[in-house]
Amino acid sequence: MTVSPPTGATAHGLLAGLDEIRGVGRDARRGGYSRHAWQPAELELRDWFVERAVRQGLDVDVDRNGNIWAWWGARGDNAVVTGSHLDSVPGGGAYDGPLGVVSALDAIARLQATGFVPTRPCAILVFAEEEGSRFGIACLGSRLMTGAIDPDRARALTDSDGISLAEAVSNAGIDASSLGEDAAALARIGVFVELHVEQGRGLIDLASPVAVASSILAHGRWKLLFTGEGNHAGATRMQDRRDPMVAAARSIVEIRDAAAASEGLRATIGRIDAVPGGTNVISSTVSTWLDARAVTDAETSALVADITARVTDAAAAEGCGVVIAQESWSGSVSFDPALRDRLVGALSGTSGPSGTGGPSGTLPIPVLPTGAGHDAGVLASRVPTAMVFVRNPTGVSHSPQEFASLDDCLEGVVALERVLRDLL
Ligand code: HGY
Ligand code: MN
Ligand code: MN
Repeated sequence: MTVSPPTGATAHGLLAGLDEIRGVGRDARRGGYSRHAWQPAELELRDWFVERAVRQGLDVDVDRNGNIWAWWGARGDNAVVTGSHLDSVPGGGAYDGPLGVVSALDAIARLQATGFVPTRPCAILVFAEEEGSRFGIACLGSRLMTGAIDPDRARALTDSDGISLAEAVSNAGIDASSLGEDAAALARIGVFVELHVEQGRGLIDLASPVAVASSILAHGRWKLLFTGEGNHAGATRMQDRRDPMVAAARSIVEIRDAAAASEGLRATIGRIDAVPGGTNVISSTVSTWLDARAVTDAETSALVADITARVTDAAAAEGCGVVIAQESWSGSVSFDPALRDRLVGALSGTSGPSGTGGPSGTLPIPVLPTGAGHDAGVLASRVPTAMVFVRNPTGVSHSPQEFASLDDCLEGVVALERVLRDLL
């Protein structure tokens, strides 16, 4: 089944935006893309988005937290807002974030091209530092907007070079003293709908290229600092060592075992930093960062408690210590049921995007949970939000292998267009 052909302004090539940015922020060492908040590649994408939006007749401004707004028509409260983010994880894929931003531009372009006249304000919103790859806290732009993080704490966050968020945003022309809860911006958002590439296997086995989100796992980040005794790799007998690297290694396996113990738990150590980091040196400290997730807040807390006990024992067995500090927390999210069902209605039946569920779109649109956090999840505590997922046939994300076919991406744009048409 093919998507209804692009009309009007987008006839030049729907999703051309993905091609326009394909070369920005490529990571030769890791593969994929490294586009981190307020650094050259992401700044280049921000400039690209502003230029693209202005070219499309949208009116752009940047809010106090560095999130970019592109208005279709007059600004106003209770707007229908769509968008996503442009930053990436280290070595990330091409679709996580940008697909939602490009699809928002194209869905609005298709509405513009048909002469559709919205009955309420409409904007695209591009959030800052969604991945937390530079300053360690995910969804920083939406957390600041909703007051979910203390602005002084946020300003003091530093990257691996010791540059603070305050310095980074100041260098980008944003007044760091203004970072913080933004009631005016929240009042602008009547509903927020984020289109995003599906980041697991949820849509691979289903007959639909798109789905609507139901919920997001609870998740958080913890820093584990293992302490031991730095020493000489050659002059120190094995029985005389207190090696935090070994304590960390034993702990990493314990963390995997804790999460593997029951269905639905997730725990990952994806980052490690040994000090001093010499080949012929026994480390004095080793820092690792835990990403733990589960369906409910309570299950996530119980998982972290189990992990805490296990790693404390593992460290002690090596004569080492471990300090565990929580760095961020996102409670589980159930998206607004009325908005979720409204999206399903707009996308199901004969009005559904062509190519989904048979000749007349008769199969129901899947409603899927996700294990990935999103700005739509952070905003959900303050305004009705929803998500549209686009099938990722690899089931892989946060990796150069992340993929979505052009046909499925086009279905996503048509789906988002239908959702916006229904809401506007
Ligand atoms: O970590 C997440 O789940 C999201 O990609 N920031
Ligand atoms: Mn991501
Ligand atoms: Mn994302």
